[in-house]
Amino acid sequence: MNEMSPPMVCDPVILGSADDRGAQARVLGRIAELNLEKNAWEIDTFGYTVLTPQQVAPASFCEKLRDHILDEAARASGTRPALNSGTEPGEYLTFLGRTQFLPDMLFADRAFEQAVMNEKILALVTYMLGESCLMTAMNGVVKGPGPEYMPYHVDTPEPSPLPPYSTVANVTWLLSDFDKPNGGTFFLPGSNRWCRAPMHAESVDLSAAVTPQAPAGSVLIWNGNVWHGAWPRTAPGVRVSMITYFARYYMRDQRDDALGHYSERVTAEMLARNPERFAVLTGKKRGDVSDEQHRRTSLFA
Ligand SMILES: O=C(O)CCC(=O)C(=O)O
Repeated sequence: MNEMSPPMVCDPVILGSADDRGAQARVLGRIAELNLEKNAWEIDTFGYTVLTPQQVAPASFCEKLRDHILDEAARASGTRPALNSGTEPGEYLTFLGRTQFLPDMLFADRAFEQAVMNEKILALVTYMLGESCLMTAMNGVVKGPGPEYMPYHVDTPEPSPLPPYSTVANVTWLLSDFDKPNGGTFFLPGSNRWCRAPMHAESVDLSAAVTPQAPAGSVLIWNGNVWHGAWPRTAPGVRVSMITYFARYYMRDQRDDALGHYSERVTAEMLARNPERFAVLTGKKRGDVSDEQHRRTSLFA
């Protein structure tokens, strides 16, 4: 850059250091306090990271989430999918393979509110999307055996070129073991820096795909710009996960209008039993107008 030229407006360093009423210091301080520097570095470098079960929650908490998701699956289809045997949910063919999606998990049990408020996950999501970000979807996912796979795609819902910083993040709770035979998620490490979605031929070339091998209870977190997809499940039984999406404050939640958006459905009891941040995440509490400029110009506000 020559001395006279102004800095690039989209340079994250410039944006990150905008006047943000202390947001950057709070967000980075929280990452350090919770020993998440390596995870934040992996998100920046590879586009994704895996939190270990020990970092996230006791095994009993994840079993509770999983059981509620299987209960919802049974309610929706009439059959409770068996974890390690059987071929359910065969008739549900979606973009993710033989998969049942359960979109209303936030309202199924208080444990799902606690999952949203998990301190380590929230610290990393805030690092990517700022303190004003929203939770835009929470889907239970039950994936059975079948030949279908999910090609590479990005989650950022914008045309390319994508912004060089995250505008959406995916937090997937692995409620059964994830690996290739189990139909796990794969990534193209570093593709988050390309700021574009794959072209069709690129989306089906899986030769460089990396598949995290992660036990139940882990949480996969990725930046919406990273290229990723999912293997077909070849093992019997089902893969159970919970996908939560988060987005910058100016985006809307992904739920079907017919189901109603979180801000309309979150109850007074849910708000009363959670920290104030829960109201911000569910779109119930909007920031002050006087903070608008700070939110607009800082990566972390
Ligand atoms: O569940 C998976 O393995 C992948 C999900 C995915 O690609 C997505 O939510 O965008």
